[in-house]
Amino acid sequence: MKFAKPLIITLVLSAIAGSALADSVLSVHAPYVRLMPPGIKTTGSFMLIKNDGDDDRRLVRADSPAARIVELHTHLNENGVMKMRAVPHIEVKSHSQTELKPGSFHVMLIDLTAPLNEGDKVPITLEFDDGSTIELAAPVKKPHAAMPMPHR
Ligand SMILES: [Cu+2]
Repeated sequence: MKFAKPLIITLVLSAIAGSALADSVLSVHAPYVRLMPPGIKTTGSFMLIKNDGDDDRRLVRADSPAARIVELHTHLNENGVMKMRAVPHIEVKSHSQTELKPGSFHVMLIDLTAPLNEGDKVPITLEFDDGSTIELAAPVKKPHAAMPMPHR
């Protein structure tokens, strides 16, 4: 058939365009990494993840060259004590958003490879359950003045 080949190319191109669109329904807003006192080699990254797509998505992995170990965490209230726990994924429902914030979900940066300074941009890669990824440069920010500082 004479028209078979162009038709196949068109189908392949629209499939590629379709998958590119599928990736862009996820977006990250206002990411930051919490500045910790000197000598503390662990910190958290926080952000708002939006899902404008029709499918629920899960953040399944985070990675960063700034830390030797990167984990997805949440805070749980266990008998009145707030504890951090690693979680296998963080859900971002269809047409909804999930806020990673202090006291809740966060990306844990464990064993920083170098000290972080205020204003540094920390590269972070987020990977979702559909295989899509988002690259971030999260600025290092001082914790909110209202936030209690850790006791020494
Ligand atoms: Cu944590």
